[in-house]
Amino acid sequence: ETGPRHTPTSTLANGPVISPPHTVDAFVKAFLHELNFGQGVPLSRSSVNDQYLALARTVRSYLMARWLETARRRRTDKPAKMVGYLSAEYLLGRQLDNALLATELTDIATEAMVACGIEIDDLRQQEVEPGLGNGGLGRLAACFIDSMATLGASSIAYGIRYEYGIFQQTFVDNRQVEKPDAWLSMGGPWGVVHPEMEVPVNFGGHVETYVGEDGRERRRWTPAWGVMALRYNYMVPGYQNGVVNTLRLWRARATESFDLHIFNAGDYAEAVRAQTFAENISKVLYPEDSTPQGKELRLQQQYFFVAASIKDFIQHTMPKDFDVRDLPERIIFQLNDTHPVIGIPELMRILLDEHDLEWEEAWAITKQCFAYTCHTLLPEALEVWPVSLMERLLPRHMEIIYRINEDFVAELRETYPGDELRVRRMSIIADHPERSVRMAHLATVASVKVNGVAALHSELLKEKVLNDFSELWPERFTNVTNGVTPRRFIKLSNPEQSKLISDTIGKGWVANLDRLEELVGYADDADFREKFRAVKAHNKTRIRNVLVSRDGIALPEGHLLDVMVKRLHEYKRQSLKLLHIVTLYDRLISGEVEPSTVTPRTVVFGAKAAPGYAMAKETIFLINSVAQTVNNDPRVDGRLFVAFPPNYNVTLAEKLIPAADLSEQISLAGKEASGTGNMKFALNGALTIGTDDGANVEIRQLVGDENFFLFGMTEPEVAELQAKGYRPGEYYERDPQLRRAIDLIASGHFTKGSRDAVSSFVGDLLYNDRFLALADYAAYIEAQDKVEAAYGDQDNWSRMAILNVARTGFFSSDRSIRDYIDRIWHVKTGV
Ligand code: 73E
Repeated sequence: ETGPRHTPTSTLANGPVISPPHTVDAFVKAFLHELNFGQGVPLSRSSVNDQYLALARTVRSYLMARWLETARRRRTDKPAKMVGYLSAEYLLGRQLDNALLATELTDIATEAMVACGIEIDDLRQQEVEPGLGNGGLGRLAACFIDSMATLGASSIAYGIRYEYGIFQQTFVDNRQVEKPDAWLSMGGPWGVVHPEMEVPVNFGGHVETYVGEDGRERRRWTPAWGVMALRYNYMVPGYQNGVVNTLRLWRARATESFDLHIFNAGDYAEAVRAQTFAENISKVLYPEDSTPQGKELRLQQQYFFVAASIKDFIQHTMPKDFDVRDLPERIIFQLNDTHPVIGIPELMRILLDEHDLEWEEAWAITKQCFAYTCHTLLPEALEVWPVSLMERLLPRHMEIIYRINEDFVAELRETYPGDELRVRRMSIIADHPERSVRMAHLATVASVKVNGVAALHSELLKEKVLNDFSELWPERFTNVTNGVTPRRFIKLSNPEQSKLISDTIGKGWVANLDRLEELVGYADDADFREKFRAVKAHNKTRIRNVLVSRDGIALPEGHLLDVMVKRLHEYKRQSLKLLHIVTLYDRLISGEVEPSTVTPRTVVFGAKAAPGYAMAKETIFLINSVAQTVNNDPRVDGRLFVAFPPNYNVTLAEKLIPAADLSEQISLAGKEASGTGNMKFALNGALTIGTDDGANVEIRQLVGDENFFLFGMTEPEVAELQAKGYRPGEYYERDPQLRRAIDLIASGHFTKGSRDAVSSFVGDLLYNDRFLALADYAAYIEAQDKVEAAYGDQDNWSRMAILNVARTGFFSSDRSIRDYIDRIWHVKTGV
């Protein structure tokens, strides 16, 4: 870090940074100081927002002391290799409680607020969560930075400070309507901006050859335009270990020169417009999950944050006399999917054009500095960028990619003489349907390691998506099963269960989740089971209260709580869940079952659809329509209720997941790379109904077959059925129960008599059904019937739920990060 140039002489200025004392008095003082001199209001006239901002800044000052100390230690210690986590998304969730927990200030802050006559819960509610991610991938990045700090791994995370995060979802006439997420509009107290540490990022222009001072020919990029990357630091505290790491998010700002010539030409309005153009780069998070659209602005965002981050690391994080040849000893950049892969040619460009290295040397360095995590199996999710766009936006990078590919293809032809088909399959450049750059191939060629995110996923990655590459470089491929942070998703979100666990096995489990195994024996303890049920009941009351005040939804009491929360996507099969609900409803209204004999069930959905994803939006409309009909039909007799609270986000997840009895993980086998919601539910004492997909496989292995409701085709069975030709209509014809459900939807029963409103949904199921919902329907219904029977024996259900908690400590993101360190990063840990 660059500091002041002069050397302060006072020991006061040079000494260690002292955190305000951990006392209620000191906290009150610091809080009032922030309120009076930060917000400029007296307590008596302060708004809830003033109070929240002052509280956040007070907590931040405690974090800041630890942050400065962590940075100081890392500067003075022997230089150690760092992790540079590169991710376009961080789905952080609210910051206040996590910061209080990490710094052990929860009680002090609560008492301090009481002393000021403030209800701290009101301030908690005031925080707008930073929704800088879409779903699992962004949330994973947030869990990982929490674990890196908790393990004391030397690391820095980089991303984009989107001005608008994931859209706010509302429903109008049962259809999704998106509203902008102006998360910063009430102030962003957690980010610290450093305007003087801006980094320029350039675009466009042309490349030319010139002869350098040494007489050698070189290439020179003359960009056409550029923007400034403004640095915002967010503090990432480890759990009660004194470490605070950095999350550095970049915001785009117009350069002075950007509009100067327009100003000089006298066109003021045009100059201001140009400024808007530059600042658009960090304006909004693209709301596509799994299937990103190939939009130019998205490529601009990717290059913007990656170029700023790499430059920041080399110029500002490394010492001044640093030699770029030592980079591999000092950094490993982890690529969170292909979104930051443009960093590979960017590092090559820096080494070649700015540090005058030869190609071979630059490549040898670059190849050691990156590792790549793939998060998908869907072919349509693999990012490709048209060569024409790359050439226009990043001409020098395109040139470098061509050269990387030339060398790679030459190597392939040597290894596989005559196998041109293979060479074409593996080439970084695709020729059809359009000449484009395959980012996953570029990532694989340039990375030390390539990992999938669950055991099954990593196997399928080797066998399918990147099969040719795993044959060529088998040792490059590895698995790191995802995880979730137990701080946010157990300790904070489920205080009652946490207390029960601590009372039973002691406190250490929060940073050592394997210790949950000590609970196994308690599954047979009737007293413990009763306490465990009381926790669940408490959490159900809590979510009931949350949904009433948040959405005016009144959940019935005493129901099995069945929850499906995740992005809306055909492969995740919310449509299959819907068919199940319609079947339960049909059984009730047709008189096939006597309502009093049915296990009462409430189904809660949470899901955002990408705004341009028509089928996903149709599914949302139909879920809402079914909910409306079912909840208002007296024949249901209180046995079935469907709730779809809008705008599912991290904050709602924290309240909903701990209340769930049943976790829906029903993707078509071979499509969900891992899932992480599945882990959160199991750790919070819900049982899973799920397919043999993603991390479900590992959950089932750990908790045992008898404590998991498995159904559906396996991945090889799916492949076989698809190979022989899948015809969904046959299942409709053969299964009367399924036929009744589909016919009821098609009749317009749920859509005020309108058949048109459901025709595309029904038509797709019957004639396309890309993700084989109808083929798994019968097995799913059968498994759900077993769930109902099992729920009837509450004592045994509790036993199963406790074993789920006790045996899933493996899914702590601390374990994931340890795996990354052991298998990929080889960085040191410890405070
Ligand atoms: O299975 C999840 C996985 O648990 C997977 O779908 C998700 O990543 C999670 C974390 O590993 C994911 N998101 C994306 N690809 N896979 C994605 C792709 C493009 C844009 C945004 C997100």
